[in-house]
Amino acid sequence: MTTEKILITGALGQIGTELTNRLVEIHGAENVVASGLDRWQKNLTSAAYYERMDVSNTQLVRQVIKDYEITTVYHLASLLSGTSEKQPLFAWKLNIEPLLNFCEMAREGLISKIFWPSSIAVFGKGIPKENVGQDVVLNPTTVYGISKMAGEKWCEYYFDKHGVDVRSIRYPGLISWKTPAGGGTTDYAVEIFYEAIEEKKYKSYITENTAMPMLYMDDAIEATLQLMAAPKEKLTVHTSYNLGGMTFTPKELAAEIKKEIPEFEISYEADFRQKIAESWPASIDDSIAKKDWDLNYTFDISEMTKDMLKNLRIKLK
Ligand code: AKB
Repeated sequence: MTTEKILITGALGQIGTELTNRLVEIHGAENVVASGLDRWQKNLTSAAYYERMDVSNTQLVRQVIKDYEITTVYHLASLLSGTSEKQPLFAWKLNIEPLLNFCEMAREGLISKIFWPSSIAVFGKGIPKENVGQDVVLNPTTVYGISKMAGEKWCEYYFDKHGVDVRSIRYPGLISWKTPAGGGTTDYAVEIFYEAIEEKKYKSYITENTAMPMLYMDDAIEATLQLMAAPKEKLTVHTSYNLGGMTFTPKELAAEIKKEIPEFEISYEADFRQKIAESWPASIDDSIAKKDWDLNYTFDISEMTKDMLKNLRIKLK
């Protein structure tokens, strides 16, 4: 039997809905508390409990941790790159302060383990584009990237100074069909599938040859669970682990979709997110995660495309 009691923040978001349901499968609904800013949508999460709360309300969050005797927190609530550029100060506050609150609770012994997502947005300008390693100098140029870089350093600080068990992954763009993404730069790779099915065409705000690292949600969830299950002493990275997944451009993705929907057409009109994309790596070296906790992937671009179209066709009927 599990001894873990889990709280998930951002549980109704793109990662949150799928991670919550996997955690319920593993630990049982009674041991999982979902939380978010919105009203509970029971059809989205199978957790037994839901707390409607603002994760920035530190006292309320602390009370929830105590009431449910939470041991492990998956703190997913965050503002993504596109939205963060529009609300920089709010993005900084939301992306950093609740993380510090959880780290403080772990330092005090109220909780024992934290998962916190970082992003490929930490890399930024002047860093080689291909196969970017774990330990390159970080130079983010976006508010989101700056907040993720600072968050990573806080995670490492709490581990070094106080032994806090906080684990993190630098997610690439995440592609999924269950819950739409919102406010990211890599979201074109999700939107394109909806429009391919419904309109047979898509106007991409990222130019045709801009490559970015991407990961199918199934692989992202399994990687997250693998990292959280790994023995603490095997982990050598206490900022955030690189995760590469696959790399493709809008043009390459459109070609994959065309194999399944021959009449599909893509056009391009770059917006402010193009500049963000250009400051990010095209591909990532994740050999340290592979070595430390046996990271592996199931989906490549072609398997992912087939699975997205199959599931979205059913969902959009
Ligand atoms: C975004 O585009 O903002 C996110 C990310 C790469 O962290 N998907």
